[in-house]
Amino acid sequence: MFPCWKKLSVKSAAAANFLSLASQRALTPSRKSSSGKRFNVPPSAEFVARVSGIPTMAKLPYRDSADGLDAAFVGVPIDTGTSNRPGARFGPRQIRVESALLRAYNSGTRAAPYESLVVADIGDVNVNVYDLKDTCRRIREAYRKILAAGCIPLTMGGDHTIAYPILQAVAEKHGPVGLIHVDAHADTSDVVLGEKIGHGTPFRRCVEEGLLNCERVVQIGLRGTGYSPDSYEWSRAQGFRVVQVEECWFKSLAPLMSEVRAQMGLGPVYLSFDIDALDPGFAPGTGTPEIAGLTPTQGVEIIRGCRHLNLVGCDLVEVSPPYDTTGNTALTGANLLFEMLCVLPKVKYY
Ligand SMILES: [Mn+2]
Repeated sequence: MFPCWKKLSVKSAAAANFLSLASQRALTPSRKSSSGKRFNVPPSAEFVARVSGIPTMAKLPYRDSADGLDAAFVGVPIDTGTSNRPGARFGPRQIRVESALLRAYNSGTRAAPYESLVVADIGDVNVNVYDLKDTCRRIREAYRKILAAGCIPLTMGGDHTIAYPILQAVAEKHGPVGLIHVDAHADTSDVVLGEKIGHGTPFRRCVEEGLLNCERVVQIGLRGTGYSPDSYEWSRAQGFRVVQVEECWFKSLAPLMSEVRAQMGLGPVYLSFDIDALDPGFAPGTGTPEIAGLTPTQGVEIIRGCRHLNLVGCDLVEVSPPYDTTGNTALTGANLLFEMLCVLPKVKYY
């Protein structure tokens, strides 16, 4: 019941007055379950100062591979696919910094992810910032390895291009998946400035390659000006459910999510959350903001509504730190990623 960090005590933490990597590792507690499995537990700020240490997601230990992990936070630091404001390449780094505020339990839902899953931060995909197509190849290969280890990736973007190679790897393992896509934009353009690969095209490519089970796709929060009167015609023609933001205004999204759970059924589901789904008043640090978006509460309702689904991967993309120097967009992203961790299969709830 009591995690090891309780036993570490203030005294032993204070004794480590210089947090070298080794001592930081020593202060990153683990908990042994009755089955003998060792869980990683973020150090409590009651004993280890939040501002100390080398930033990893939620102050979890860093591992250099997904072997032995049930879930892993992984960064994909690119913005080469961005059409407007750049900066998302710095997203993973700032999400990690702001995530120092995250604690181990979900007070709202009583989820205890670190008592259920072995979780770590496995660093970033080694992207090629000069070549987006080569970056896609690198992402696909990295995710093949993560998935082959039986680990569920929780991705920190990076611009939305990354969903395409990630879903290539996911579908290779699981077959065509259901998709819960939360975004201001459909990201289903065909060609932009002559290019097939970019952050406006990933889900068109996914459909073309048969990576999605189109009757089990929902897009939530879509809005903004379009190139034609019906910007979402193509999505609907594929069989996607499109929930424009107007259907979300002024209400709880819990009823919607109960319909989404019925739509998704028991099959594998991928959750892709573009931070620009939220209103730019709450999340200004992003590349293509659109007014009148979702509230953070609605974002949390969507993610909590994914509990009991067979989630095989999640991402939180498009955090662009240069456009929000307060860090609050990244902090919001970090919290949404924690909420995603809490709804993965097999997470224990008190
Ligand atoms: Mn997007």
